[in-house]
This record gives sequence, structure tokens and C-alpha cells, in this order.
Amino acid sequence: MRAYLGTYLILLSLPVNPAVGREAPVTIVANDNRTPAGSLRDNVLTLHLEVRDGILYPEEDGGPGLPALAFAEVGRDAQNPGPLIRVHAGTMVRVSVRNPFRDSVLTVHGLGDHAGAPISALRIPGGQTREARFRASTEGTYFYWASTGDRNIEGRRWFESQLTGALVVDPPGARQDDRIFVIGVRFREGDTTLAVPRRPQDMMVINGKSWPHTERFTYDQGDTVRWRWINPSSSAHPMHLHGFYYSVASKGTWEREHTYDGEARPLIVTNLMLPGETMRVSWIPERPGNWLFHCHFAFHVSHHLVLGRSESGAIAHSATTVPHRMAGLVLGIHVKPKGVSPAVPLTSRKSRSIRLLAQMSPNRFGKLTGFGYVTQEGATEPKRDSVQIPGPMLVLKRGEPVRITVVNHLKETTAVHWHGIELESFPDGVPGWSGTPGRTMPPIAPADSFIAEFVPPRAGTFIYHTHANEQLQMGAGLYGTLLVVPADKPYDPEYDKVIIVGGAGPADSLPNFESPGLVNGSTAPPPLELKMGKTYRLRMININPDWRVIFSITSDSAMATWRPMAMDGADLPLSQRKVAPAWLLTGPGQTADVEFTPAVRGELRLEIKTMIAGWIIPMTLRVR
Ligand SMILES: [Cu+2]
Repeated sequence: MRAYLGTYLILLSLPVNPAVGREAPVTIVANDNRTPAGSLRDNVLTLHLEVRDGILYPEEDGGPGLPALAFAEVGRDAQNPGPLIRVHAGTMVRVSVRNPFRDSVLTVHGLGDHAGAPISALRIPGGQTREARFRASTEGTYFYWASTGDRNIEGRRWFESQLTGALVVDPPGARQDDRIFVIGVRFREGDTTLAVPRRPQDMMVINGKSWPHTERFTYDQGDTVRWRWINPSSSAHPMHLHGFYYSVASKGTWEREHTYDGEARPLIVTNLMLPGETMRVSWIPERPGNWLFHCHFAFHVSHHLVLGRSESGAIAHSATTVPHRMAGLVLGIHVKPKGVSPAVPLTSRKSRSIRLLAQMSPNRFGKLTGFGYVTQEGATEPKRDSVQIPGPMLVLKRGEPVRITVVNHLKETTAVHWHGIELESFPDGVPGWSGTPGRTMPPIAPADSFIAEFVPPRAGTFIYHTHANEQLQMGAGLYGTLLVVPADKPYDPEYDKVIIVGGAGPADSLPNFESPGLVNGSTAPPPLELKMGKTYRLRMININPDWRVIFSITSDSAMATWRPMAMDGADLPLSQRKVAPAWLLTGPGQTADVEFTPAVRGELRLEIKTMIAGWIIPMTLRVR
């Protein structure tokens, strides 16, 4: 690995003499995965691939560039993601791969049939070509990927991080009218010991492009949208859709796939895609306007991913200098009106009014400022530095119109997203984006306010949170529980127990740009008093900016059980409400309701901990 890296660095930093047999870096073009590579004759796909040194252009074509390796079809441009392999089931596939690097072995994974047996890797010595031959028997969403150093998917960092391409096997004769998205992540640490110090530069792309340069999609209201998503990157990504639920038809990896049929298909607004995972989804844009599909890790949609920053490397938060903007893993969607949106049955003609203030509280996290919401009751405004972290729980009634006035008492612009609520585009909360042509939601300026009006159509556990400068604002406390209850079943604190996990400070000011965790606003939440034999509804929310979080309940001797009831605010079908071990992995932007009935007196441990090494916050369940 070291020998290879050394060669590679020299290659990129010096003019290359063609006489040594290696070529200068080429332009790597973004691949929208619409055109299958290779040639198909007599049910045989023939494809010749090679790996090249190149430069990625995640923003404008010809804009700031980053060196990386990429796959190319011989005789064509190098692409990121690599050339698309897409065939109907039953097709014979012959793929050759050339390794141009004399001093390293290239290992290519995933070029094989997906019937269940492990796919053997293609090991290609330096300067040589090898061929994989297989019949693609099993339909699904897969990918191929390569390493020059026998690294696994999570171990591929910067130079070989984009050595990946989609491999899709369609049912025989099926239309290919869906779209395929490959997520790319390239991490590169800074190095201050170099003669010319290098700043850290991370890149995150969808089909080779970073927001706002990702492809824009226009759909007709009511049409079904079909997507395949592939995450061959070294990171997890909780992928969140604004305004609508999506249905997951399959989940898989580069090697195999699991399909869900009928009501077993998860209906969710966020799916946590782990490194190496794939999914096939569909959704119906029922309401017109502008919407987003994006990763819910704050860093993965942050200004850190904008290339070509100022020479000082300074990153500003204040609206008076460089305003925050999104970058990275964001897709923009326009839905054209076509007919009428389905109306929510009203349970009340009158709007409920809420006044929600976004405020700051100095020295809330050590010397760092906390941001938080507070509601105004009556005519007197709360004190300017009074905040609640998490924000006050907003309890709305299904079918009752609500009119929420958001007042900005911060020193920078903000906006509130009503996460999981099926609402109109304008109040959805993405500043400068939400809305329809001619009526776009503005950022809420300091001292200004914005009125969000909607009718929640579904009872469940939702979230409200800032959708501006999330690393700072959400990490520092601008999030809260949004509970929608049926008109005839009010919130019952004796039954409904909310466990909300948020950030513990502004991520940009913390080590690794990571905000640790708080559970119900605390690192040491008080015990929950429960009665033996009584059934409770635990409403678990992960709205931490950075961490995958596991919720579990254990006694001294064993893991407890619970009954899953809802995901992301949508009730599970009866067939899915089966008693299961009390263990749940969540990504930011996910909520889960379970019913829990303590069977014996004593103490149980509800543990909230990060999936990878990070932090643990236990909560005692005291059963009497
Ligand atoms: Cu992400």
C-alpha cells in the first residue's frame, strides 16, 4: 500500500513523462447511470473495463478537481460512478478488467452471479487483464467495486474511494424506467507537515456530483417514482425524503438482495444505508412544489464539502460573513401540479396557533452557546436567553389545522422543517427551496418571523428541527418532538414515553466536527418510573446530527422484548407488530414507536449508545 501511494502522489504532483509508461490524469466525467455500458449481442454482454488515474469534478465540469482512480470502458471516458452494468436476468456477462498499475494488484469484487454463493474476487496482477464470466440469474440492485490494496468497502478512503459501478439485473423483459443513484464519499485528511500544507478535503457525491450540482428531477404530481440507491462508500447515510413516505421493495448488498412483498415493505421517510448497502424504493409525489431527498448526517450536507474554500480554510457560520449553504448528498425534486392534492379530513375548522421562538443561551455547553426553541404562552415573550433543549414537545391533533409562527431570535438565518409530516411544499422548511414557482420559502432573517401552516394527516411520532446550518444549529439544540395524536386519543404522559436523542453542542466547534449525544436533554437522564404489567408506548427519536444510535433494554440476565408499533410516524401493519428483542439501530432522522410491558419488578437498563465507539447514555427503568 505504501509503495503504491508513494508512486501515486508523485504521479499527481509532477509532470508525467509518457516514456515511463503511465498516463497523465484524465478527466473523470459524472455518470448519470442512464446508459448501460458494453455491447449486447445474442444475449451476451461484452464489456472491457480499465482503471485510470483521473481528476473528479464534483461541482461544475472543469471546476475544482480532486485526484482519484476511476473505472472506464476501454476507448471511452473514465466515469464516476464507473460504467453501468445493466442486463436482464438470464444474460451472459463477460467483463474484462485491465490493471494498468505495474506495482500493485487490483482486486475487483462483485463481478459474478447473485444467486447466493459468495462471489469470488477477480485478482489482477499489475499490467494485466482478467475476465469474469457469469450468467446474471438473479434480479436485483448490486454493484462492483475494487481496491488496489485488498481493503474492504469501509477501508477505501480517498484515491480508490470511487472505484465502483452499479450492477443491476432486471426481470426478463422488464422496462428500465427507474433511476440508479450511486453515493460516493472521498475522505482526505489534511497534512500540515508538507512543504505546501494540505487542508482536509472531503467530497460527497450522488452520481458523481455534489449539491447544488446534482441532477434535478421533475416529476408529475401523482406519478410513481422508482429509484435504486447504492452506497458503496465508506460511510453510512440515513437517506431522508421530505414531504412523503417511500416504500422499500428491497434492501441488499453488492452480493445479495432481500425483497419485501406486500405490506412487509417498510414505509418510511428515512432509511439508514450502511456502507455497502443498496435499496430499491418507490414513492408518489402527491403534492406539487420543491422537495429534497438528502442524507441526514449534518456533515454530509454541510459547507465542509464545498470545494475551493478560501486559502485560510476559514469556515464561517455567521450570516454577516459567509452564509451556510448545503453541499454534498442532496437531490432536488420539482413536482409539477397535475390535478388536485388529496385533502386531509378536517377534525376542526379552527387553526391552532403556536408561537415558537428560536433563541440562544450563552455558555450552555461549557463556553459554547446553546441554541434552542421555546414556546410563548400569553402576551409576554420569554426571556431572550431562555431555551429548552430539546425544544418543547409540540402535540398536534390529526386533522386539526395548525399555524406555527417561528420567530428568529438568533444572530443568523434559520428555518424549521416538520420532519415526516405530509404537508404542502411552502411550509416544509428548506429556505430558498421549499415552495412553488413564484412562492419560495425565504430564510428567516434575524428578528424576522415565518408562519408555517399545515394540517397533519397522520398520528405518530415526528420531529421538528432547524434546516439551516444544521451542524451548528441542530447540534446546539434546535430540535424537538412533534407528536401528532388522534383527535379522540390525547397525549397521555402516563402511557407515552418520549426518548429523544439530540446533539450536545455545535459540531463545528467540537473535536472531529462531531456533536456527542444528549437523551431528553441530558447525559444522565432521570430514571423512568414504570408499573409492572402496564403497557407503555416508547417513542424513540434519533435527531443527533452525527451518530447512529442503538436503543436497547436489558435486565441483569437478558435482553428484554418489545412490540414494534410504528416507524417514522407510520403505523406498522398488524403482521409486522411481532414481539421482538428490545434492540434497535437508528440513524438521524428516524423515529420508532414500540409497546413495552415490564413483566417483573426491579430495575431494567434502557441503553442509548452509538453504533461505533462514541458515547453511552444509560437510563434506568424502575419497575414497581
Ligand atoms: Cu450521509
